[in-house]
Amino acid sequence: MTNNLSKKMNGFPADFLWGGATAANQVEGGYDAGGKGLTTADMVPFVPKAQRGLNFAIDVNSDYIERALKGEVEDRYPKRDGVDFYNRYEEDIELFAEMGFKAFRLSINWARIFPNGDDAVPNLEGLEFYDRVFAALNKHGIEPIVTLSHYETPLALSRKHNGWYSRELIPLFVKYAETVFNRYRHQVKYWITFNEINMMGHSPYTGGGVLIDRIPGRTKEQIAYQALHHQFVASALVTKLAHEIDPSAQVGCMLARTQTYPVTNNPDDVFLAQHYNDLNLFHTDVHVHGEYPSYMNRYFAENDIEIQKEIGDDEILKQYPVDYVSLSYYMSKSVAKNPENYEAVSGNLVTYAVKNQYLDTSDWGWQIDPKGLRITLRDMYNRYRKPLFVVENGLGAYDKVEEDGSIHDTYRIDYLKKHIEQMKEAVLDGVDLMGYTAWGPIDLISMSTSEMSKRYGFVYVDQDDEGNGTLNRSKKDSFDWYKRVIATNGEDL
Ligand code: BGP
Repeated sequence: MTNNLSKKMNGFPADFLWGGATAANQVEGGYDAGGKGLTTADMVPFVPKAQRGLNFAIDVNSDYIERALKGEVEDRYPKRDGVDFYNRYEEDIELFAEMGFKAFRLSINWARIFPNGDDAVPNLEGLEFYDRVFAALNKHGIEPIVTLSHYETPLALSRKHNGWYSRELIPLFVKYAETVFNRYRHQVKYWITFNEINMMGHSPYTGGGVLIDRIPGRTKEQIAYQALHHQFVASALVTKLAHEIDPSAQVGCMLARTQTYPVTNNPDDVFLAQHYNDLNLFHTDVHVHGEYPSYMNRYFAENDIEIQKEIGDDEILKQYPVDYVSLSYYMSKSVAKNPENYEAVSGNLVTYAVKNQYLDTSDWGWQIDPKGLRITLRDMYNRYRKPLFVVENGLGAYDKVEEDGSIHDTYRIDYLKKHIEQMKEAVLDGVDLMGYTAWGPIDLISMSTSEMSKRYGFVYVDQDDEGNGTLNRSKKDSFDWYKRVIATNGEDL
């Protein structure tokens, strides 16, 4: 009988799910094709870099939406066209298969299935599009990892109910989930309910189609925690449903994990870092432990946050926790009791942070911290004792196309190599890690800035920030590198 402790793991498990991750609103395009309705993402205009502040959050307001719908604004909406995955999915999936993907994370666009969010019957053309995508993945033996909501709230639900601020969205979301669970139960085993559910606190419009200008007298935070509660209940209800429809289904939650450090060992800074880590991990605490953690009671009281719950909500949260915990990890952040003494930085969902003198930054100022990934995986695994899944990690960067068409993205290989090394260390530290789907395996539209020039892909797409280009795909140096990583199960980095 082998002693498990002595069974030396040389790295990733044999069934590790290597792949890439996308979001419908950032790759598909076809914003009005096949009967699809508008989503909140379709109303986010391109904002030139010079006009963005340090803590840029794409928040349109209700007045802008109504004017835009009347054609009274002259903006461009890059997410409406994406990179035309809607028509080119077969070619793209073949490229993913060529890299040896075991898994591919995508989101189903809710408004393809229910164009108005509350349609009596689902839109067959929308369902048939994902039939074709799943068939293409299946042909290549690639496991779909499907996000139900990745910043794609049907615009009609935002205009009618003010998005997830209304409890009305819970039954509508359950009906949408039931429709896709039933249709794709034989194609999809891994589901994720809400992408980066903590986006709600950063941008209620992006996270849940909530327009805070329609709720005078309440702070963004008060509004966000109420809308979040509705998403927590909806997530638990669809977890229950998934297990009823397919007992082998695995349902995960998803957090934009921002590992937070104190800028010094001054206990004031250390305490502040603990506070920010709690505010971030609060979301996965609710999804996994099925209850609001006690440390939030004081925070809610001190910030005048009162969440309206209904009878039965607490029981639903408790009874239907997630099966696994997925996360995005791009960077870490540092906080200081006296931030005025330090240089301010920003990043993915980071609106308040100070520079970490030990870390390099990306072209967009995100603090690159591979060791932070090992730290956070150990921390989260010990906190939850559930399998973890890194479903987003990657480097947004400017890429240069050489005369001969080659793209030497050594900086991207370096970033990914270092993060994969740290993931392997975490696995050797005992973390149960299901897989790794690098963000943006193909260049796509940036979530936060709607830029095309912020490239993440192993596959280059010929399109610029203004939407000009042939949309032709080509391989960067990182394409063959990642192919080797997967072929050697993370050994040849
Ligand atoms: C996360 C989103 C992804 C992706 C990523 C990179 O917040 O889940 O949709 O976009 O961030 O961010 P960006 O595209 O702004 O560089």
